[in-house]
This record gives sequence, structure tokens and C-alpha cells, in this order.
Amino acid sequence: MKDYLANDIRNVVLLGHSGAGKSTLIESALFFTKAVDRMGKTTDGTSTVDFDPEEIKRGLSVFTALAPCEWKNKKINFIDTPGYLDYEGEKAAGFAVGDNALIVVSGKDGVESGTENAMKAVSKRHMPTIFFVNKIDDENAHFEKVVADLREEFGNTVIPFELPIMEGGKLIGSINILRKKAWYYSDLSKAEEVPAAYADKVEEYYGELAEALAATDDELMEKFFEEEPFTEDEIAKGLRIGVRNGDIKPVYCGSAIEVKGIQRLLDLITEYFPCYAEKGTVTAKDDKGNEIVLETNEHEAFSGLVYKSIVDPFVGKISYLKVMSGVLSSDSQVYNTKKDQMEKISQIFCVKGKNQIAVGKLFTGDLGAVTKLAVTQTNDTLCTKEKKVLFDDIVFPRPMLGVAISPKTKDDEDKMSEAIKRILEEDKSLQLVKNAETSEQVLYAVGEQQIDVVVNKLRNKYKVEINTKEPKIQYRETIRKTVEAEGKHKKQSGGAGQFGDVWIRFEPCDSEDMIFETDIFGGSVSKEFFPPTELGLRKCMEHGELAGYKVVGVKATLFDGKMHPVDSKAVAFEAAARLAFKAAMPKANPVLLEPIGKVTVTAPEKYTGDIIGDFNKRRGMIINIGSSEDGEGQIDAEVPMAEMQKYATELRSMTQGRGSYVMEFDRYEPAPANVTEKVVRQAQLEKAEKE
Ligand SMILES: Nc1nc2c(ncn2[C@@H]2O[C@H](COP(=O)(O)OP(=O)(O)OP(=O)(O)O)[C@@H](O)[C@H]2O)c(=O)[nH]1
Ligand SMILES: [Mg+2]
Repeated sequence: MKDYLANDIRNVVLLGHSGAGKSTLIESALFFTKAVDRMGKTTDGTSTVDFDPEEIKRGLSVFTALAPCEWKNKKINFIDTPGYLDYEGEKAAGFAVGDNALIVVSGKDGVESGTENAMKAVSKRHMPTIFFVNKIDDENAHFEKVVADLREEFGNTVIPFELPIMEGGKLIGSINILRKKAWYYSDLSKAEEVPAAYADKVEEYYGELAEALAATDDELMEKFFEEEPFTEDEIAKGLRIGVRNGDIKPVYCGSAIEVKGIQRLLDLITEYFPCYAEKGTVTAKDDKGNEIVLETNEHEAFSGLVYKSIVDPFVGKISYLKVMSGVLSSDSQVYNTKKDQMEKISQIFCVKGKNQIAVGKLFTGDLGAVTKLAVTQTNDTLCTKEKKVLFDDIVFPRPMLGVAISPKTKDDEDKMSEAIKRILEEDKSLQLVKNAETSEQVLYAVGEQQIDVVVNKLRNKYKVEINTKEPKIQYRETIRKTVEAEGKHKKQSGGAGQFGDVWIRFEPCDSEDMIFETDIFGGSVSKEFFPPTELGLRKCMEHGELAGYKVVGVKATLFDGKMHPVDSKAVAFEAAARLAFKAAMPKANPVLLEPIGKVTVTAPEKYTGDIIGDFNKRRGMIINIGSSEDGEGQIDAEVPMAEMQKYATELRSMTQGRGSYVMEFDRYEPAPANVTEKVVRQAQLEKAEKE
């Protein structure tokens, strides 16, 4: 591939529902432009962008991938994103470096939640957008219905540019609405008359398109009202403006699998989608945190954003980046602003699926990869030492689905933490939390399939086997009644004896940490035994008597005791304190506390009723019903966290993937009797198993 300057590069991110045909459409474009010699398939593992074993096994995309092709002296960087919701993090990475969006819609399944999510994302970024209605070859495909649904859902800026021509259930050609001409796939070189059966529909679509074009320019509007035809130049200018500012979102159609409709799509992309350099400038922060403006051209100092990293146990690290300004050259030194360190760039690659093609330079706006960087990670900015800049982080989704992971064997234990560290570096939508209280390592992910990918990656790439289970809920225990109890530890058989005797008052208090006081009269317990008594109690507080959970809200006062002239020792008082605790707790009206989370759910309003009903079943309390920043429904609730373990999956099925939520721990509250009973029983079972 030759070098492409900024003006000749188009970055196009493919978005849409899983299974709409994004990866196949890219393959089709690569095949059509001869970037690959065989048309690969996502279903048999031969596609260019779905090459990872996890993708091949599942028959869908799991990772964002890059595949450039050349068309009419332009380079189109196709960025494939996974439609499946678990891979939201990968989608965020790919989306962040796209300048234009190609939303693929299945002609047979129409507008789906993935289409809506894609549209929501591109609207937020005001990204120029084209729709491609795919699978028109399928007998159940219905282009006009899909167009009508798209317009109803996303408004009148969605405008059909073509109409498929079918014959005997086969897609044989398409009509260009603007030119009112038909092209047949048997011979794309000549335009023909529109078949009579399509004439009315063409007129209807033409009216919509002409009006949208007219709206881009006053002169065109005048012509439109005068019913004068637009010239080719006027059309081109109007389209360029309309597509760029989002007032026109062309709808194209075809069949990725039959390589139909690809040529016009490529034309549209190269002619009407803007290149990144057209932005003119991009803002970043300088090393003092002040805003700095960089020009998006080759003369500016180099800067780049790393949007994805792959840590290969054999090859080392591969860092994917977008050149935000200037030129990145091989055999150069760049500065990593976040890490405050120089990095050596030896080789630069243009990436096509799993293949890396060495190139000498990457120009402004281009996407590529570099290998073996020492400290650079995803979301780092690379730049020159002379012009230090920092770009905003790509925002990755907050994972909410927790799973406790543990190594299967001792051998796995040694390798697990290093392997997980690498996996976390690759996937910014994963988080690992080491919970000191439950002694668990909890991996948080977006969805269950993503967890499965992690388990497989550990097994296949790092040869580590792990167990997964639902994380423990961090219950707590407290007391409701003041009690006094004696603990007497006496060991006088053989050797040196041990003697400690304490009287301790336990009373409820507000402090999470135990408060320890002494109120000894007449020296019944010498001061030197206060610390071991306290230590004994503190150890007990870690595991309550009710169900083994941490005890909070207790004040303990050592108010009496006895000593032995020879046998009284620190260990004996520690043991005595423990006995006092054990004796006191059952009488102190112990209570189990459960964690309550503050939950915010965002989903289209039509789901509000279901979401609220579901919270009632989860013992939740609705705090507020309102709207989110995006104008969707927002429900705030407080729910026991034990009821939310699988909520990520359940909310998804309740809203067909349109809802999302965040939850934060808020406070502890006494658990109801039935919950306490269940937790206590479970604890007893576990204890019995251990013994
Ligand atoms: N009939 C028909 N099937 C198609 C067409 N394009 C893709 N498919 C099939 O649709 C299925 C999904 O295609 P993919 O390209 O993997 O879909 P995707 O949008 O990349 O899906 P995700 O990676 O999960 O987001 C596969 O079985 C394809 O063979 C098409 O034009 N016509
Ligand atoms: Mg795919």
C-alpha cells in the first residue's frame, strides 16, 4: 500500500446490531477493491476482521478491528466494531477513532436495539453517518419498510438514496434516486430507465432527497421551489454539506455476502465523507493542563492517541494508534505524556485484520500500530518532546457484573495475576477488585460472554485455569443490646500455665470500628493486659458469631477481671477476650446487616414500568423517576446489593439491550428475617463443610 496523505484518508467506523453484517460488509469491500483475493466468511473463520479464535468460535466479532482498502486513490480505514453488548469496551475504542459512521442494518430484521444504540452514539458526536441496509438478497428483506422505520425512529434526515430492484426474489440491481436511473449488477457500466413498477416510489424518495438537498443551501432551496433541476455540481456540493453536518444521512442498500451495492457505497464514502484533516484543528492539553490547539495536518508536530493494546505473550505489545497531528516515522523517538517517558518507535504498521504491513510513515488522521513500546498503554498520548500534549481519555463503560475468580491449582495461582494483568491492559472495560474482607478477587465485566472470553483467553493464551463463582456479599453483623460477659482462660496442665480472666461490656454504638475502653477499678487487671485484650476482641470482630461476617457498631469496655501472679500472660488475656466475645454475642441481640446500593438505570421510557416492577421484586425502593441527559427514562432506586448480582444480564433482557445502569454502595441496613435466616444457614453449611 502506498503512503496516503491526510486528505486522502477516510476513517469509517461500522456500527450496528450484532449479526447485521458489518464484518461481512468490510470483507465484501476488501474483496471488491482487491485488498483480499478471496471473500472470507465470518461464519467459517476466514474473515479478515474476525480472526481471533474467540470470534471464530462464536461466529461474531469480539474485538474492534482495522481493515484498510484503496478506492479511487483514497484510503478507507474500515473500523469494525462488535455489535454484541458485552463488547461495549471494544466498541468504544473503535468508535473513538472513527470520523464517520456506517451503520449497518439488516434488511430482514430492520431497526434493532443495536441500531438505536449506534444512532445514539453518533448523534452525541455529530458524526457524519450513512446507513447500509444489508441482506437485501434474503427473501424476508424489506427495504422500504426498513427505510420507513429508520425515518420514524431517527427522523427525516435519514434519506434513501437507492431502491433495490428485485426479480424472482433475487437482488438484480438498484435505482439511483437522485439520477432516477437504474443500474443492474450484470453490467454496472450502463445506466438504464427506471422500471415502471418502481416509478412512484422513486418519485416519493426523490421528493424527500431533493428537499433535504435544498435545505443545505439558499440557492438550492429557491430552485427547489421553482421546480428547476439541480446541476451535478449543485448536487455534489449539497451532499457534501448535508452529509458533513448530519442533515443528510443517506440510506444505501445491497448484499454484503453477494458483493452487491459495494461500489456505490465506496463512492459515497470517498466523495462525501470528510477526512479527519478537514477538522483543521484538534484540542488537547499541554503539560501544564492548559488547552492547546494542534493543526490537523502534516506540518504540525506529531501527536497520536493509543486506542487499543494487545499484549501477546510471544510478540510482545502491539499498540494501535490514531495520528492526531503531524507524521509518525519509523525509527524515531516519541514522548509519552502520561508516563513522562520517551518511547522508541522502531517499526510502524498498517494493520489489515491480523496482518501487519510495515510502512515507513503514518500521516495525520491515519490509523496503524506500533510494536514493543515499553510503557505505553491504551489511552496514552504519544507526541514530540518539543510539543508535549495530552488528549482526553476514551471513556470505557463501567463494568457492573462481578464474578469471583480463583486459580484452580497452585501452578495456576503463580501465573494468574500476571496473566490477568495483561488481559486488563487489553480490555479497559474489565476491572479487578481484591476484596480484603471476603478474601476474594472479583472481576467486573460488562457481560457474561465477556467473562467467558477472559476464561478462555487465560486457558488458551496463558495456560491458566480458573474457577469462577458469584462473589460473596459483604454482609455485616452488629448488636442491638448491651450485655456483659466473662471470659476465663485457664491452662494449667503440664509446663508453664496460662491464666486470664476478663469481664467485658459490649454495647451498640455508631462507630464502624470497634471502640475499646477500660474501666478497671482497683487494678483487677493490670494495664499491660489491656492491649492483648483489645487485640483478642479486634480479631473476633473480623468474624461475627452469627454468620461469620465482620462485626461493626460495637463498643467494648473491659471493666473487671482477675490475674494470676505467675500464669497471667498476654496470650491468655487475648484468649480470655475471645471467650467473653463468644459468650456475649448470642445474648446481645445480634443482627445481620446487608449492603444497600444506589442504582441509576437509564433506558427508553417504554421500559420504565417493567424496570420499576422488577425493582419491587428485588426489595428495592424507587427514589426518583425522571429523564437522563439523553432524554431517556432514568430511574433511581435503592436496592439490596444481594438482589443485584445478575442485574447486568437481567436488565439487558428486560430492555432488549437498550438499558444500562450503574450502582454504588450506599449504606448498610438490617436484613429482613428471611434473608438473615438464609445467610446464617449458608454460613453454617460452609462451616460444616470446612470442618
Ligand atoms: N443473506 C445474507 N446474509 C448475510 C449478509 N451479510 C452478512 N450475512 C450473514 O449474517 C451473519 C452475521 O454477519 P456478520 O458480518 O458476522 O455480522 P456483524 O454485524 O459483524 O455481527 P457482530 O460481529 O456480532 O456485530 C453471518 O451469518 C453472515 O453470513 C448478506 O448480505 N446477506
Ligand atoms: Mg462482526
